[in-house]
Amino acid sequence: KVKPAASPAADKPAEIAGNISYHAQYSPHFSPLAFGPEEAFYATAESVRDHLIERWNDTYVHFHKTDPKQTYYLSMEYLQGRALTNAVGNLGITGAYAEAVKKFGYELEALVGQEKDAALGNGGLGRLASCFLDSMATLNLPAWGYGLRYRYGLFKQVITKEGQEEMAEDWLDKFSPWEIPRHDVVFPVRFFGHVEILPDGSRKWVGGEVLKALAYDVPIPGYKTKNAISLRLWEAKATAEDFNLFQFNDGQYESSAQLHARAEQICAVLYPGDATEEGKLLRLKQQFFLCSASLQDMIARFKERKADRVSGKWSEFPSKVAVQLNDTHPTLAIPELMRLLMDEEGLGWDEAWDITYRTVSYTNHTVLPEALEKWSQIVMRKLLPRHMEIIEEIDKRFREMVISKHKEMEGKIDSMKVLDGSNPQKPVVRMANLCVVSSHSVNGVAELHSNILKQELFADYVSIWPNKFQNKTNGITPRRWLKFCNPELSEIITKWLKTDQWTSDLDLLTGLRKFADDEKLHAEWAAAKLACKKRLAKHVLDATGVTIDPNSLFDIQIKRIHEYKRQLLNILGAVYRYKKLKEMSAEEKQKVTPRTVMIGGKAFATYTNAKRIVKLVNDVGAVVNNDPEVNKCLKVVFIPNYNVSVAEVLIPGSELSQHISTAGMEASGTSNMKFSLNGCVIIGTLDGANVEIREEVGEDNFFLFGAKADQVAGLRKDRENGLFKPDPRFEEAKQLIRSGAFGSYNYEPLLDSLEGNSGFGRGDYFLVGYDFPGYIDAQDRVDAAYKDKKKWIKMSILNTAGSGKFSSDRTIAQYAKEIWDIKPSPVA
Ligand code: DL6
Repeated sequence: KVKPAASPAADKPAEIAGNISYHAQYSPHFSPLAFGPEEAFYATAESVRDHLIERWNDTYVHFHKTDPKQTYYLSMEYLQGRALTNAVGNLGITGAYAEAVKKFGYELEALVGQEKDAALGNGGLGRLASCFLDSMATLNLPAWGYGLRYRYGLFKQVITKEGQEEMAEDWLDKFSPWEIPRHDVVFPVRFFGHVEILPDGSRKWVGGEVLKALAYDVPIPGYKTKNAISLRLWEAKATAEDFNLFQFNDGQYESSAQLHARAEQICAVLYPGDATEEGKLLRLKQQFFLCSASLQDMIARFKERKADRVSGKWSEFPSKVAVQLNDTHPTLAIPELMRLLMDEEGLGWDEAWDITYRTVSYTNHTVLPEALEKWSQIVMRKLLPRHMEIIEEIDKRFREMVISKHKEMEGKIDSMKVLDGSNPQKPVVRMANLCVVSSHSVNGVAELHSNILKQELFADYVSIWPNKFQNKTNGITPRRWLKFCNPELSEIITKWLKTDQWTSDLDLLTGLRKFADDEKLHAEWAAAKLACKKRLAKHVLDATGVTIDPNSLFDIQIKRIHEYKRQLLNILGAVYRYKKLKEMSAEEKQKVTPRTVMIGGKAFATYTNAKRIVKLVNDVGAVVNNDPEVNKCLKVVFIPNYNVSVAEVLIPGSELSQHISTAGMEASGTSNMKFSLNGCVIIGTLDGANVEIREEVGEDNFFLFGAKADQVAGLRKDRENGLFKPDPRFEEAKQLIRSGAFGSYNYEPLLDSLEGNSGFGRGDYFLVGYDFPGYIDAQDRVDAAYKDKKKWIKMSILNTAGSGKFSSDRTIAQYAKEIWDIKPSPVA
């Protein structure tokens, strides 16, 4: 009803500068006397937000009027990183804002650095969700993200003499200029309580404690479109009624606000430690909180969009709503949707089940047994008694269906059923099984991974539902991961392709192939890489104090630290290289390809071996980098506090990147795609999306080594039977660490995990020893190839040229067509 004021004209820097001044003055968060870089960043961000809000409002109204089918992406994690560069870039107003802030004496890039990363995720899974949002908006899809507004995101990693230490990451220390608190969007979420049977036989969940979910919306702008969608993050709140004024006035401060304290715990941190029962309960509460608030919101919107839906029309629900579960973390959406439809809306089981099944689809992101969620039935029954009843009924009906319709599968029921009571002391709900049984679509995230799901993890279900299983190879947004983070290379690509359309049609990059031998392009390409390497060298110096040589080969491995990702293989390789250098004469060293090995990543706080790996990398670096005999030929740097904005500096400057997981264990990987897109050559195993990257860029442009996925089980057996003979080079590297060459820390438990014959974590479960010789040989091939500059640059160009498939626009278009059945709906 209120005529909206217009945001500043996007092409008039003077008007924009006026709007920034306006925000500095009238959206006050700071003293009016100060306008330093921080104040300037917030005022600029608020000004950009005006543009976002305009589009975001228009998009909401447009979807409301046109009532298309809409996808809701449910994810416990989003790794958004910084937003300013992306927002002005997607809105096409970078130049105007750069000019406007100059009027205050600032460079836009300097202000960008003031922003804190929104790190509401751990790694690949969360960053994938953020890339997906960018593509959904860009493709004009009616789609939204739902998540939690964690007070503290992924911890800040500090490296001390002891190794990694974790500190709370205070991304909301001041405030986030990108979020809009929605005091009009609030839903009740219940925990505990009991189930009552009403006179008509229906069931109702009552009692317990009820918190409020308050929405915060983060507008997500599409690239070159008027559409801006929403990432809705929920925060838990208690109300004034839950505050006991009498107790407070009586001095009982803690007990007067108990529910407020419990509400705060829900969104306090991403991934609370779950070693204790309290930790497990809190994590389950988080998951349910996300699911319940989001589903209530979807149902409210479904009703709001057409007046006659208030009283039903439930059969229309799956043709208006698609819910995508990002891994098993939001599985409780299944029993919660069933409960809402049956207990709140009065539907019968069959109708509610049909709607739920047609609405929900599930993406699996891991085959690691320890990462497949299982929740205690005892905890679930206590926290969510009605949901436990519903899960029991789903399980019972599934078993009955198998017996009546798939008799041949009866012998497999024990591993397929949802409830596992094989340990009567600890009966569990298997969340992945619940997802498979209750979703109309299940997908893996790379060809190899999806095949493993079909042939191994979910093989038994395939004979029941042959068409349920799909592949959707992951992707990354080319805007953040090339156009904005690597302007040098982007300009060259646009110049040679004579169009910048590749930013939204990444397959156009194949057009670079015909210039792969062009010397002019080579010169420009090499200059762009060198500029990025210099920027990266500055970051390393600032973050670690170590000087690295931009003329050395920049070799990078950045990802969460995990034994299956095998940072240990990398550092053992570096130790071996160091040993060989120490044995070389000065003349021999002249011929060596100088190399800077960079490793970055966070280890989960309670994952001891991962933390030992971080310590080892730092200890090796301290010795190698200070050894004048070798440090012209080799440096080893641990990059502290790896996050999205650090990746944006590292990836453009990379020349070789390591994706060296034990085959079959990395579902996809997505940093491999970012590196390759930025003209970096991969050394890697045939694992996850590496397989497809190698196909696309050509096998000559990928350094392959290692066991294949279908050999891994046999190789583990061989070890158990004492048939594995370690390569002497592997023994030499371990021996050098044992000798104390890198300090007196006790690395015995870490090295032990590479030895012996059996057991998880012992007996070299991840086959580091088996793959070590192949890895060293592949590294020798890298050294030789790097010496031939022409050959290397050609490989680099062909990596970029072959990256078109890995755009998240392609991935999301496939989800939209093949799973969600939603169509683009652009704002006019
Ligand atoms: O699909 C996104 C991302 C994949 O690229 C990684 O390969 C995979 O490890 C990750 N999965 C998870 C789930 N939990 N675990 N482990 O983070 O998903």
